[in-house]
Amino acid sequence: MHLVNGMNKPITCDIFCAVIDNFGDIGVCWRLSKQLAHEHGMIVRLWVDDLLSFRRLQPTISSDMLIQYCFGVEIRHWSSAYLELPLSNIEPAQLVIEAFACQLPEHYVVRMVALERKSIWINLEYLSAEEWVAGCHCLPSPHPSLPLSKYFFFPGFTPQTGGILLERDIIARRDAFQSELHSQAAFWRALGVPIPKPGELRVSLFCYENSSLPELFSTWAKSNIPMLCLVPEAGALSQVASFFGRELVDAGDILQYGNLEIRVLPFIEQERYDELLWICDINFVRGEDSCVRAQLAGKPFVWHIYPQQDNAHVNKLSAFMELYCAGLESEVAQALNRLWKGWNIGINEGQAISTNSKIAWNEYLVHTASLQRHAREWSQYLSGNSLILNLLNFIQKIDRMRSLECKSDLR
Ligand code: TRH
Repeated sequence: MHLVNGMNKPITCDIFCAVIDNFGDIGVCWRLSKQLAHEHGMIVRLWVDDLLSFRRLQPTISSDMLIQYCFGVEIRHWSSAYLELPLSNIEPAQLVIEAFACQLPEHYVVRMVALERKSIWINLEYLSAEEWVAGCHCLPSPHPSLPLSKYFFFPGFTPQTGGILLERDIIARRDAFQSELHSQAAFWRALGVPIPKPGELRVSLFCYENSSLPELFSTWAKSNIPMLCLVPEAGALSQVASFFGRELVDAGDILQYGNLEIRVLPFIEQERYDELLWICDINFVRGEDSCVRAQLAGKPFVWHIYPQQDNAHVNKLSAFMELYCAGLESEVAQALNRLWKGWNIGINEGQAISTNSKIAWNEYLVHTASLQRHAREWSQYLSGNSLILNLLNFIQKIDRMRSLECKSDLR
């Protein structure tokens, strides 16, 4: 592999992650860190300000250590103590990734400029299918006072964008798991969940509070297909509890209503969450990272997009649906649109939510075979657009550009 420093040494990389809320910020940064370290031999330091959220994804993380190591990645608690320190003994890495515009400490930026060979500074943005993304991907943003630019790197679904985070062997591992009944049985055993009964439909459910949820549960309860809904201990649990007239539900709880059984699972380690998505018939996912993983699972999925105050998420959702549905027969695309819109926006065309949920769900189910086929093809398409490979190509390009500038300065 080409080395940025031109010497026979691995590239160093600092990734900065501020957890705004939920698990997506650290979920993405952790995935990125592991891949850069494992698949590309980089020396990775991950700075994260919320070790408690991190620990949910990766239970071996200690929540009170300033420095620790996990899977070959150095993890630093980006605490207020570090923010206030001049970081005088911290040598910035050659590649610096600021996740989701989290704002690097200014003194760290000053040191990046002071290096003999300036760091390459990337701002990794949120994922979006909107068209404008292609035009902004890789654009530089000069620092207002220092001679250094940061570059916007936009994940996305088309070749004009940065692609998505995917491990080199993800599709092969998924296919092996999906064809190995013993691995699947072991997975269910470890969770204490019985193997599927014939004719049963198994869904995983990870969503935000959702006004359509009670009606969807009622629809499932009255359906003639036995439904098992697996809810990891995160998000929407209070809605699950109140649907069953309870104050709380906990991991291990089994709740039954009509033909619907709900099982509350513990929050699953990130590495194993993929397996849940690979094994269920339909996955309800949310935010960014679980949504991408559901796409890579090659299974039909229903996305609850992260709601934004200015309703920016509505355009984001439409842009993705348009792209995702491009290869689908029109009635299948319509069924997907109706269910996803109802799930994200609630009341649809003035009808009661209940009528919508029921109709939308039943229509969706009719097309499961087409949706399944399409999901598989889509995952194949996505697997050719690796964010890490695109990022490495991009930093090599910047490095070459800088070398040329340097040579012409010397002339
Ligand atoms: O937790 P999220 O709602 O995160 C969101 C989004 O990233 C959103 O874009 C961002 O702006 C906001 O946070 C601040 O959903 P997301 O992105 O799917 O992240 C969840 C992570 O948790 C993902 O890495 C998968 C992981 N996960 C597990 O590891 N085990 C589990 O049991 C579950 C349910 C999730």
